Amino acid sequence: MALERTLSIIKPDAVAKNVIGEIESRFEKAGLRIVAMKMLHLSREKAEGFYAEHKERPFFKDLVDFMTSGPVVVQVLEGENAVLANRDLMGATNPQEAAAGTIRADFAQSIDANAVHGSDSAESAAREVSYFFADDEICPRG
Ligand code: RTP
Ligand code: MG
Repeated sequence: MALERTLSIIKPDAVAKNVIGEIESRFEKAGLRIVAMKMLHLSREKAEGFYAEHKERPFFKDLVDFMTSGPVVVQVLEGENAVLANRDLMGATNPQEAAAGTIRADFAQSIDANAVHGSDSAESAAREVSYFFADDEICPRG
């Protein structure tokens, strides 16, 4: 299996909880490498564009409200099967259903404030990585 990349976001609830380091540490311990990262406060426009696939969903406004409520940390993770490996570390979307020991089970409060985002496929990952990072902002293992 070739190296893969995925986009991860530490959402405003986890940033407010001061667990950025603990979450990054889980990625690293699982063998994923952080090859790009930035902290930023999303504008509504940027958040709406990112979640455009959910535009017609009833939770869209709440999702955008939440994602713009405070700063986030956005990173590109690189590793074997990175998309799936990150989804496994995150746990289910609803923290109530997330397996013990996953990021969402340990740090998330609700389906809205669910601590992290991770790309759901290689195709989404390619789109989401380029939504936040220029090629020269990504520093793969040399
Ligand atoms: P994410 O995109 O954040 O990694 O999460 P996901 O794939 O597990 O969930 P997705 O279906 O893509 O939904 C994106 C985010 O929208 C919020 N959501 N709320 N109230 C609801 O029924 C509901 N469903 C989804 C969640 O915050 C989810 O992470
Ligand atoms: Mg998703």
